[in-house]
Amino acid sequence: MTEGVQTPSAFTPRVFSGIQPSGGLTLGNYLGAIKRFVDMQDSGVETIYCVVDLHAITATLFEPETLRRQTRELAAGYIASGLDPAKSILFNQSQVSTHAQLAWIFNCIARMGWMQRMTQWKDKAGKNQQNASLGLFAYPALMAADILAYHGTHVPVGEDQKQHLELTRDIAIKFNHDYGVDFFPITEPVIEGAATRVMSLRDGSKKMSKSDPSDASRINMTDDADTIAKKIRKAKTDPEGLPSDVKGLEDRPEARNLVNIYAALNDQSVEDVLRDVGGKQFSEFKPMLSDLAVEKLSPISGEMARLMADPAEIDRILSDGADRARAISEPILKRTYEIIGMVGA
Ligand code: AQP
Repeated sequence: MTEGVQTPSAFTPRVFSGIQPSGGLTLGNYLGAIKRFVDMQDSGVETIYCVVDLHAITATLFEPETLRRQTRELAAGYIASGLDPAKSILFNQSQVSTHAQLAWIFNCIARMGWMQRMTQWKDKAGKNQQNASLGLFAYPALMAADILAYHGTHVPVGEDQKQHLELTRDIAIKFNHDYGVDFFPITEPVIEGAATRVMSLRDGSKKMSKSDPSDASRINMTDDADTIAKKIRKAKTDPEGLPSDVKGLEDRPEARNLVNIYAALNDQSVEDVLRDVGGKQFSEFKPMLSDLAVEKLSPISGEMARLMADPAEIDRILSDGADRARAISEPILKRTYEIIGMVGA
């Protein structure tokens, strides 16, 4: 077992996580989520990874063909990064109706006030909340259903999802309390490593995000070597050189971001990286970072392109994963219906 899944629990440990096919994958998704999903699949614990296509339509309605392509591309990104569909269950959310069914129950458990406090809701709805979709508001209840439909006990995510996981815990606690059961586990977020919050290359105070209007703000998993090098060369930095210890990165968000990215890509601690590069100027460090990023990402983007040439094979993998996902989540939904008193459950 990895460190992240050692918390004692009455429930059998099971890892669940997902990513929205709301655009191309970024380096943030890779380092904050996918790379860690892959690490956890050899932890001896069942791992379930989802392409959360129902979530993807909460903020934007895509052209149907675009959503289909993004869904397959994300599945290809998972596999190309090392996720093995024989070891992990890999599927897209909309094929398994238990997610939406359990989300409805959780819409009735969660309180409006809880949802209104979600920073992602406030950020994504912006000033015009009246015009945001009801789905965007209810997003965290669907996310809770994604996890709890499998009695997921551990959820590897980036820092930005911490609040949603606290809400998942609140929903489980309230359900268990209201019905006097110990049915849903109290999920543990697993937020570990040097890159739990990869920041924009243009603004060290903003998260790197697939939906940022500026392409220069992020490294896409499909960027070629020249594009990666150009984006890193242009990444915002400060005039100082690199420090030799972590304390020297305080109040230097852009410098810290580039060092964190280097550490995560190279499976090193930030301390070790600074021991090697402390004293260097960015003009020297940036080419080192570009070379490392290209070395690590090029094989993944090449493999993604190869997989995308055979969409039928991706669909077959997702369909097989959906069958396995249903086999776990349908009995949990049935029992949920029984607990709340639905006739015929
Ligand atoms: N910048 C990031 N650093 C570390 N982890 C990140 N994640 C996303 N961005 C970063 C992690 O990736 C997983 C999937 O995220 P998601 O696609 O479901 O939604 P998101 O967090 O809203 O990601 P994006 O890229 O910002 O998408 P859009 O632009 O559509 O909102 C999560 O584990 C997340 O923590």
